[in-house]
Amino acid sequence: MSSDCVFLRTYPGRVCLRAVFMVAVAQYATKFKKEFDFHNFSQSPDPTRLVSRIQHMYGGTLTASAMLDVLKMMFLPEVGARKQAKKVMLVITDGETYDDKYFKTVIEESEKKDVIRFAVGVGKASEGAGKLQLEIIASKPIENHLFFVTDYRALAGILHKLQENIFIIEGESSNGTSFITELAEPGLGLHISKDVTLFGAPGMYDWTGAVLRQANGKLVTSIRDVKMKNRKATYQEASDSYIGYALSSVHLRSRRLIAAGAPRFRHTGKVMLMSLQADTGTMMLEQELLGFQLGSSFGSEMCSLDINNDGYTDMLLVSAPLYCVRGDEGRVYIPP
Ligand SMILES: [Ca+2]
Repeated sequence: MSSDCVFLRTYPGRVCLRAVFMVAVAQYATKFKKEFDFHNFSQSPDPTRLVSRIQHMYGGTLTASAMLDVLKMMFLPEVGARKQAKKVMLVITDGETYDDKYFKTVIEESEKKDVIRFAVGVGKASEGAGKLQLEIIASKPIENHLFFVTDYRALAGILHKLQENIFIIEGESSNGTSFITELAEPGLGLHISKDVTLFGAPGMYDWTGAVLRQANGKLVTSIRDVKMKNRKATYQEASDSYIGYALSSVHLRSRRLIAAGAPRFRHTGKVMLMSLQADTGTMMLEQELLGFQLGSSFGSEMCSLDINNDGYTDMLLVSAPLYCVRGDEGRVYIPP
């Protein structure tokens, strides 16, 4: 909620972050006005367009009443709210409210509905009674949920921190600071053959990445469980590798290997070659092909070639699209 339309017209799309988020906006002064709800947003997920029609509302400040109205009217399935979604209320105000007697009810109601409250005080709301009121509004710990700015233009300065603090709420880990599957992007890498379908999920485990196997309609195996025979790098060293950004396979006479590109491994990239036990789904790391140049993104794409058409792979091409000597020429490797 905000009484300043410039902010609304400029930033909801950035606060929104990704399509998995849904946004609704209400404005208030002494009166409350729903500008658009989650249903409107899902029909037209463009916050910039949705807020373009909002007219600045003038008058007094009744923050607690407006928050109650939001809880009663906007976090409802009837207006598009999803039952299982994390709920966040962002209160932006530039004044001291006159209905602080309702704060106790507001806090109780929002706790009951599991609504996490962020508060932003603008200008004089950062001082005196206004500041104390915002400390009541913000969820605990307030240092993560309360912000102050000198004027509406300064809101841009806190946007990144606000975005970050809202975003980590979605983290599956207990401390809310890391991501497991939320940003996995499964399917960015994809390998389909007669007997197995593999999904590369480079965003899993805080962008370490993973390879997922589909079996009986379920995703059952990830790279985190891979058996590391001849292991060259620990799992921790694979942090931010983007494993699964690309997938391919190598058919040898004795067996088949899965090739998983990890283009950000140690900032140079690598390809992991893994055997796959069909019965258990276990992957065994057999070999790694390492990139050479920093930032070259070795492993961004691969192509398995059967030149003489005998059904067995003769060479695996590995791309390093950002490899450069003089410019941005890129390079394709043919590993031995
Ligand atoms: Ca061949």
